[in-house]
Amino acid sequence: MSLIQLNRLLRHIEQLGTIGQMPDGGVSRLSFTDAEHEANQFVQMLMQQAGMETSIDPIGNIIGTYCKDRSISHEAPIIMGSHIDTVPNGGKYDGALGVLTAIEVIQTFHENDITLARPIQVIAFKDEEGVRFGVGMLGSRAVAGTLTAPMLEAVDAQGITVAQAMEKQHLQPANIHLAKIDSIYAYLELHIEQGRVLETENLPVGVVTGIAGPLWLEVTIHGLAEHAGATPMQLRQDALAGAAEMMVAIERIANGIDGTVATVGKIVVENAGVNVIPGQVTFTCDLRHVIQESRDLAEHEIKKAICTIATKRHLYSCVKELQRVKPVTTDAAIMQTIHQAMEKCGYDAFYLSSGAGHDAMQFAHHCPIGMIFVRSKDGVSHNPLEYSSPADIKAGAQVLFETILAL
Ligand code: HGY
Ligand code: MN
Ligand code: MN
Repeated sequence: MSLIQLNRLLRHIEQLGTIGQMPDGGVSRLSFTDAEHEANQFVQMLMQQAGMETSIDPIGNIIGTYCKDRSISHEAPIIMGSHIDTVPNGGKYDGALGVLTAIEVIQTFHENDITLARPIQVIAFKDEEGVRFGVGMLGSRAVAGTLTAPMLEAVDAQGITVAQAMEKQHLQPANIHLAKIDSIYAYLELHIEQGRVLETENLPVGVVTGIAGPLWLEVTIHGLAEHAGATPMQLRQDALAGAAEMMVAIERIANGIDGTVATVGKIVVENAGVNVIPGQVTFTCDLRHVIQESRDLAEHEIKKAICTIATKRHLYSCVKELQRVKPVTTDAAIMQTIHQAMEKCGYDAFYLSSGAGHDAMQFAHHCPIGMIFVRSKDGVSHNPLEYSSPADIKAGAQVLFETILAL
């Protein structure tokens, strides 16, 4: 019999999902916005109801600490984390499920007077998605100590820097270094799979073996804006036609290196006009692989293709790195603990890697990390149709509960 209050957890998911809700049911809670601030306040209240002391660190992470027995308060904590910021018009489970399930697990400890051998912290990390400023996992980087000063100077589409967005929310960029937690016993994250593997295997939960590393590039192509009617085809320096050829090359290269994924998710045409040959185009490229060498090969081929196409078309190309995160593997002992927790709860332990990036990556070189995946219906995510069933959510919560107890 599980002590987890599933209905309470489902209610919290629905409530959080209404903050930043869009007309078609999607959720938009970009970092350092009012919607995200409202979500932070809601989550902080839930942490307090669950018996945790809460704090907000210099970058704005919401931290709940559960430590009933003060005599162990000096022990290195176990951290359960994830994020509550979203992509534009995303789903209500990405990140949120991990934070809310972790709070439910603590509330279950609290209500059943279960004392633990060490403090447990639940952290809702700031800006995991990175869609606003082009660099993600800002909150987990600050706690893991991997945040660098240039990242605070990253700008959004309006030219606002991370530091300025922080100050607007009365946070302190100058004190970022104080957010680091030096000794962490283990880091655990429950997250939706966002892919189709568990659905294909018809399993509710999975043990994550490793996480693909995202490399984000921003490619700017300079051509020459000219009259669409008066300029012969062979005399054009069309930045958008060049970018289009590059995008097809990126897709071909990714298809040619097994296990590689590459995505052009954003494109901007400067001074666009129906009768103007595009003079300047900027597009992004999200390149991932679980193996560093394979991603390096794909990166090399993509940069070579961009250069070749630009030269052929008398264009000038500039490739800027937005973020580079190494692929990571999870801790073998924690995987084993999750495996045993799954079997104790009556679920098959299935192992799979993560194509999506997660806050857990920032802790991989700082402490042992583990991740539990919950099935995504049809593998859909970053989409209002994102969904995990109550039965699968219950499975994830039970496994997280048992894993923490075992750790
Ligand atoms: O991009 C990712 O993998 C994650 O959704 N931030
Ligand atoms: Mn996520
Ligand atoms: Mn996401």
